[in-house]
Amino acid sequence: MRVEADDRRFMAAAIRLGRSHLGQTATNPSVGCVVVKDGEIIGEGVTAIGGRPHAEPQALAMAGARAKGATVYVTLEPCSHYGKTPPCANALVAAGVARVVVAVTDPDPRVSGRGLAILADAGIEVVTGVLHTDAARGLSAYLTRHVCKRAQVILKLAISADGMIGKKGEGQVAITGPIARTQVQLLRAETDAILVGIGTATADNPELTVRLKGMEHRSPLRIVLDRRLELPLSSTLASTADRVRTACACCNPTDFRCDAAFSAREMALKDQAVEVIKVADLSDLLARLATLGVSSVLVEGGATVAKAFLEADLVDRLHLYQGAVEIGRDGLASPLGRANIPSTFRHVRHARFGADQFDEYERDR
Ligand code: AOF
Ligand code: ZN
Repeated sequence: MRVEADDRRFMAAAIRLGRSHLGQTATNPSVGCVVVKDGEIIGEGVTAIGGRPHAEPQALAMAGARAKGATVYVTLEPCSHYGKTPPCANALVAAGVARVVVAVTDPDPRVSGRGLAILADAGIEVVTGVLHTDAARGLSAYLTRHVCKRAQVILKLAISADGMIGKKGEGQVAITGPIARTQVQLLRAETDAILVGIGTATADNPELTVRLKGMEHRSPLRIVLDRRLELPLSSTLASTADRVRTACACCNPTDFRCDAAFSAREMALKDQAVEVIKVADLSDLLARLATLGVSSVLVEGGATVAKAFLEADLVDRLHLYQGAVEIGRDGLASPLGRANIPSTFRHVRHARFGADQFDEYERDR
């Protein structure tokens, strides 16, 4: 019993460490690792910014010679391949650790059980599945990219007390307070891409960047769902594309095969450093993004785009903010509210930020 409780406690520490570099290790997952001896953490590591070195060699380096006979907690199965770094499983064997506790096995075909086998073959006790659900949440974008071969979708909706997400003619209105808005900024920093529809891009002229002090460099790829390539060259998104990576995603481009005006707009956007991604549909877009190394996409608006992702059953995580303001008659109705979440979603978190309520849901797959 004691061992189980300690295993959970130290794995929780490894999960917290792993979360600290979320969004900064692409395309590698952000893995956390702690080395424990006599009930004390003697080494810790998290996948470095940029993806390397991996977590384990850093934790082992911190523990030094004391790693011999220690227990190692790692959120993802230690790697077994010679990629850009040597295998972590071999490093654990060389350090003489006695026991390795893993939360999630690695779906990367180069690893996928081989890391665990290297450890077991060397006589190391291996335990898997400890705090699996919690660890998988932190690794969920990486797991979706490998298992479903597409980028993960997080849909964020901020809904007024009367079920609206904006106002006709005005587009975005302030629905939530400063704490909720800061949390969304953090979420942007942890995600590989932010996506909005052309309607939102033209009505709100958004910046879609991370504006938290010291985290501005973490602005993800900005994507506009723009079937006809109508993003104005003068928009904030297009005119800052040389500084923050920006793309127009065009579903079903064959419709425009012989359209000279379309081709001219495509050239003009590309001239301004806006990338153009031509795909068949949303599912194809997410698969294409995965091949470009994008593991997660935050869908931020508007209602049409949210509805399209929901109807295609492509939403993996749902972040719902419910504010106290009322928008009234000219409101743009939300496609979803706390009262009608599809039964395929599981509620995983609730919080209150002043007058705002926050709920997070996961799609059961
Ligand atoms: C670990 N510890 O901290 C991480 C792992 O391109 P490479 O050589 O860095 O390999 C990338 C793969 O390494 C990635 O797909 C996943 O299988 C694993 N990530 N493994 O042992 C870590 N980040
Ligand atoms: Zn590794």
